[in-house]
Amino acid sequence: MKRRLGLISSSLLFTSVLLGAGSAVLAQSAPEVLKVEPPNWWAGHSINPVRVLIRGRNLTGGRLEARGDGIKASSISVNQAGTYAFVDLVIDRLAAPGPRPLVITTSNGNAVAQFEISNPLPRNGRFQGFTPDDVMYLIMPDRFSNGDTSNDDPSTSRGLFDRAKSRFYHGGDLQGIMDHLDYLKSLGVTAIWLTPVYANVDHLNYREQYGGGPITDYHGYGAVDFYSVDEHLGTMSKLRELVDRAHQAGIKVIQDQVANHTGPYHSWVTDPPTPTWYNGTEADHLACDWQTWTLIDPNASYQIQKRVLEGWFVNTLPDLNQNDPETARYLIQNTLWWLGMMGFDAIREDTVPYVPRAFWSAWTRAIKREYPSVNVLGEVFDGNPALVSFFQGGRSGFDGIDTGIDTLFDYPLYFQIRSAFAQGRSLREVARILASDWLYPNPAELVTFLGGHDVARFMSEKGADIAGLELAQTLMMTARGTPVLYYGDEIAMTGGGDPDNRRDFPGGFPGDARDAFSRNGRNATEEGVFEHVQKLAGLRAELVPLRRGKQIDLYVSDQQYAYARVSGSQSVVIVINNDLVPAAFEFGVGPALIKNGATLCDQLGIARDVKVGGASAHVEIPARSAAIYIVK
Ligand SMILES: [Ca+2]
Ligand SMILES: [Ca+2]
Ligand SMILES: [Ca+2]
Repeated sequence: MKRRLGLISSSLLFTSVLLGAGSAVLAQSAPEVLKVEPPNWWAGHSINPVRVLIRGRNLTGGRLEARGDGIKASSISVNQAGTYAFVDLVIDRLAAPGPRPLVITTSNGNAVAQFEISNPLPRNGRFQGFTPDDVMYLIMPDRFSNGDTSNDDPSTSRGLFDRAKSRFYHGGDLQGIMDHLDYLKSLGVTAIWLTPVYANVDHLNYREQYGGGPITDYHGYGAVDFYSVDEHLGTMSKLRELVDRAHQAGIKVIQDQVANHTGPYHSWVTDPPTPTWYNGTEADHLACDWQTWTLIDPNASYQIQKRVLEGWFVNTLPDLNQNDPETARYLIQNTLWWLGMMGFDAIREDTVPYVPRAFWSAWTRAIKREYPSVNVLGEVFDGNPALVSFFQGGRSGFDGIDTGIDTLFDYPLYFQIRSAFAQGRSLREVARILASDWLYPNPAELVTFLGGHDVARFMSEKGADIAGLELAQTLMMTARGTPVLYYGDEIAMTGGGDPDNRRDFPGGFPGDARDAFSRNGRNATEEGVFEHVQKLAGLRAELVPLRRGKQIDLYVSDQQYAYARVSGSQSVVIVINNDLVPAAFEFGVGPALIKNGATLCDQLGIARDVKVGGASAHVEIPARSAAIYIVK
């Protein structure tokens, strides 16, 4: 602590010396504007004034005037280096859309920052939020489909494209996703989540090296510009087109956002807008120690938690300091800007535990104030329901904070799905993890999954086979929550840990030997899995209880699990046999409100009809199979 304070004061000294030396030079130099963030805003917005960050040169002593009707600038503050100006713009409710140049004047001249009042997007059919009625699908745009080869190796960022290298750009883009909305629709997908589309660095990333070589930030999680789309993926207008086309097709779009860190090459790293914009500096920062459990420890002091909250991810990703009010405000406005520009329906938020909970609370309140239906899906990558549930909104934690985060990925269930259906371990553990549902303010809205871009593919798990994959999919699509499918799992794609789990979708790229987006391009195994997922999505759409029903456990043993989903007077009974041999067993169906004499009919066509007698169902399920019964 002492050492750190010493370093801070010496760096301040260094800054003021520099300023002193620089001011003689600056005295002759006119101001310059390099970037305006946000570059536009809306009249009648819940955030008013909007705080604009202008990056430039020679801004010291600058005054600012906003030109045009219905806008007024106030509270300008310039950093010591004269490289950033913060200014509040008050926008009149009735201000007409159009340009509003911001003129910065110093004793050496003036410069114009382009700013605009924009027309808001019509709300109908946008900003919808997702619910358990949806089936989500995760796409890593670079790896799904290349719909525009002209952006494969863009002139501004040459040399990052190489399909033979697993950590280079492969050419997939927004156009490629647009070209396959029909495919997604035919599978039964109603919402897509894209990994981040922010501009990432235009050269090789030497800060992260694997096998002795630099990589690229094709994955999108290393933003160097929070106000633009990476040129490999497309443009702002292409993204708008994709969102609009998806909406027309009845598919919602969920944006992946990152508020914890920037990429290592963000210009802020060498020239931060405020001295406390980041937690520490490139030369002097803490490394994240991943001890997220300390966050739910009521006995922990801040010094125990500090490395989690302030440490730099993998020691290379500059950690944004949300306790700096300017940083917090920048991030909140950026979120609202993307929503307003694109009409996204929801946000998937990265690395939730590593950011102070008080920030999430303010951030979610700002989102809901403007877009009440937009919801937030948080990533808390942990198998412990006590930790994950601590971050779900709807109640205050022991720290007095309600994060307001609507839903979280059900990582605890994910680990047990893998354990039971890939590794063949006890299915009882799946039921046991669902027994922790009481910890969540709203377990019915958790997001369930069996794979994603941060873990090895299901099919590459030791012991995995197609039967296990299909059982996992059956559970995910019939148990409580909103399911998210990982691209390619519907055709049983394989792949080990990152980046092998992000292989190109076959048929998405020029010269591919086959096109697995079409039936003719899928082999029999792939087609079988595809049809299974399609069938499950269809049943989910058709049967309200599978989406909205209360989850009621009916039978749990080592390798068998039966549960009902009950909604009003409608019941669906799901019976899973994870064993290598057929199973015959009996359980009461009274808790599922099913009466004597009823006939249960399996919608997957695996098991025979069951006549309910003595308030019980006697079921016979083949080895490694499942049945989804409805009352005939
Ligand atoms: Ca491309
Ligand atoms: Ca780039
Ligand atoms: Ca952090």
